Amino acid sequence: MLPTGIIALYSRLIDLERWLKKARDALSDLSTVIQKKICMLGDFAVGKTSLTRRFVEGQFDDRYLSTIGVKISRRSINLPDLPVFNMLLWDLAGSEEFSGAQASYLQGASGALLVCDLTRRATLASISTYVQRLRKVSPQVAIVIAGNKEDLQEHCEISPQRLADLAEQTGASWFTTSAKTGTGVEQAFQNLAQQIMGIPLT
Ligand code: G3D
Ligand code: MG
Repeated sequence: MLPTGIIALYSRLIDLERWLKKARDALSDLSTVIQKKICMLGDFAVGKTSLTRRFVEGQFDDRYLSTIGVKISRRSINLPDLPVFNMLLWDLAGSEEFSGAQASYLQGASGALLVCDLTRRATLASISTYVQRLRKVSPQVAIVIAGNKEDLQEHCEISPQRLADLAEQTGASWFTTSAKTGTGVEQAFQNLAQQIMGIPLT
């Protein structure tokens, strides 16, 4: 028969070992998952929600109706030599959309996808306003400009040169995208992730 003192000590040691295992697991989760907030910004109907859906679900739904409020969608991507990278995409909709550049929406963003509609010239002009508000709240935020609806070539009102000029002034990358066909969508978000993590762009 072991003395009760030793049995009690032994059971305390087992508890301690369990607690240490939990702490180790929690720490390893922290070191293997990185989560970053990304804001979708741009005028009404440029395709923010469609791009988010395309990237998160890999599909485009012509029947999709605008959501109300903020929707946060998550997509994990692989980056070279890095743990799991989760992009949390914040997408505003409906009447809220017009106040989308408010500080509370932009707060804590590591990156932003600024979307214009290639078939509507005015949507490019708005991007500069979004950039200013964004940089005021998060000066170091990574930015990608997406000229969306590139599948509607025949109605295009914005040249690639104009996108390139704006991107250069802004210190951003730019892509032409189509939420409908998927063109450029992975590349645009991948570039944003790389900028956020300071991985050289190829
Ligand atoms: P928003 O979230 O910026 O307001 P949505 O924009 O994603 O709701 O898209 C607005 C409209 O543009 C939708 O059409 C959507 O189907 C369409 N759209 C979005 N991206 C593309 C694209 O790349 N190509 C084409 N051809 N259309 C696109 P509806 O008719 O549902 O309003
Ligand atoms: Mg929307």
